[in-house]
Amino acid sequence: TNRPIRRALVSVFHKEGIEVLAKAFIKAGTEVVSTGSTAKRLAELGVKVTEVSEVTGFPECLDGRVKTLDPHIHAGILADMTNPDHAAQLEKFGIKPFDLVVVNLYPFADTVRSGADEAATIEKIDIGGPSMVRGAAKNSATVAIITDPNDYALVASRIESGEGFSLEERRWLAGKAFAHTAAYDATINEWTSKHWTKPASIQETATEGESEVNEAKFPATFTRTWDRAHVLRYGENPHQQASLYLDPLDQNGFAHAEQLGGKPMSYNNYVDADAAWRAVWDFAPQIAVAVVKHNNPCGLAIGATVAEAHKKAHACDPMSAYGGVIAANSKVTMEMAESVRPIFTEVIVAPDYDADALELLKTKKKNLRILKVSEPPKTKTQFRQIDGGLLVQSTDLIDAPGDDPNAWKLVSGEPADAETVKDLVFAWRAIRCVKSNAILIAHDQATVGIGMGQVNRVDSANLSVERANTLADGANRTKGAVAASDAFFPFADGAEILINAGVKAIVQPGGSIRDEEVFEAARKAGVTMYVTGTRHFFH
Ligand code: 93A
Repeated sequence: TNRPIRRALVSVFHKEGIEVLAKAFIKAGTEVVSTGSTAKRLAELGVKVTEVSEVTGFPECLDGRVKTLDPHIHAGILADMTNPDHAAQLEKFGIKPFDLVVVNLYPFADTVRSGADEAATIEKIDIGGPSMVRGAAKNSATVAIITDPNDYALVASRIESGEGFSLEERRWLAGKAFAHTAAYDATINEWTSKHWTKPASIQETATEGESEVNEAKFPATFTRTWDRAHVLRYGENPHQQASLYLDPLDQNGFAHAEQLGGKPMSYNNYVDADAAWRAVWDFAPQIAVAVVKHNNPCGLAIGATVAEAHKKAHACDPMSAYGGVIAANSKVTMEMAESVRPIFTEVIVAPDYDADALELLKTKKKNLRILKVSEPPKTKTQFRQIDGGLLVQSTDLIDAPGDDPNAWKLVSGEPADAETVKDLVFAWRAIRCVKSNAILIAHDQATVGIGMGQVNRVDSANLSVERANTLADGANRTKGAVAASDAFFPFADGAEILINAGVKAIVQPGGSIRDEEVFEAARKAGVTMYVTGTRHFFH
């Protein structure tokens, strides 16, 4: 099944690496047909090339939009030379078949990332290239298709040796080529879905009972490309394999963090640091620091300075902070670096670092992974894979109507004073990033006790109180503090645990059929209680 490569079609946007191909073509005497600037480059390298326009008898036109889109080219790509009828037809039309097609496409994603305007972006949608790639891939019976420059050395050696590729090899290359064009189109679609949304002039056809879908977020078919950026050492556990993939249209998100020091990031480091990074931005423009372990905060705080925010966040649970991830939404200063220094920390992530702070962290904490991220999180859609499917939802942000304290309803006690309201607002924001069932106790713009991830609210309430009061060297941190619950209290018992621990105010969504019992428990104790009407589950 091996077919020697006697005639090749080469049309590449990126010319890097084609020297090795040129050498092989010259050595083997391969006949080469090529487009404009690729032909020029190959000729410079000493290859005897035939211009596509010579083969088609038609000049490149429409500013290059039509170069290779011609039967003289495409019949040469698509003729299955194992089929005598195809061979006879080529003979009749005076068209010669290709054995090899080498193409790489206009850089659409790079053009979008460069901030090019719409017209320039559209111009970089390659049409002729994918047509050649798909044609050659379809016709793997007799044609080899190369789209990946990493395969140039391989193809060069097969040209030179005269052995070409076997059918099996051509099919493998064809599969790679289809993956390449599929990803290319998916990227174009990702761009169009952001920029060319459904106009009002086209009626929505949502069937009754179905809520209207946001077509950009929830298209009828999900096509997205992710480019593999790093193969990670392992996944969540050492026996699991893992890789990091990047969005080709985004160059600034957390996944693109610049690493300024420390060991390579692990799978769990990415998960935790992303959670911490997202958590601190819920408080912007205030300065906030989060300490995260196992995807849950073990401390969150707002401070007048980043160092103060860190001290307060760390103080919530100094024991759990060991081996944690620290995120700040503000530049890390020397003062903060000094306090991080003695704490064993896996990752630190921030928008920037003062030079002396960075120097200290780099030299004194050699294993600490130091990440700099240029943009706040902006992920508006979340994916979760289930067996045989994918769940997609808009991201939970602090932007629901009930997140505005002006919309809260007082259901028990006196209206809170300004300081208490500030703490309640803080607690409500902080609870968004705690795994359900979540109960969070806060004081002075810092968490002091967090109960997370329990399967009932009573356990979470007990945990939050216990952590507040046992991790603080005998101090009572619940008395006079405030509490938040991510979802309603189904019974009064969970709220009573907080009330008995001495909290002065509670914020919760409300909505339980036993709301009145819950409110009554607060009223009896003279505890202020607000309901938000908004829930922040996080599973
Ligand atoms: O503008 S196109 O969509 N129309 C075409 O007919 C065509 N033929 C090749 N783009 C086309 N190409 C692309 O040109 C190839 O995919 C390749 O990326 C590029 C190579 O052009 P040049 O050799 O002039 O640099």
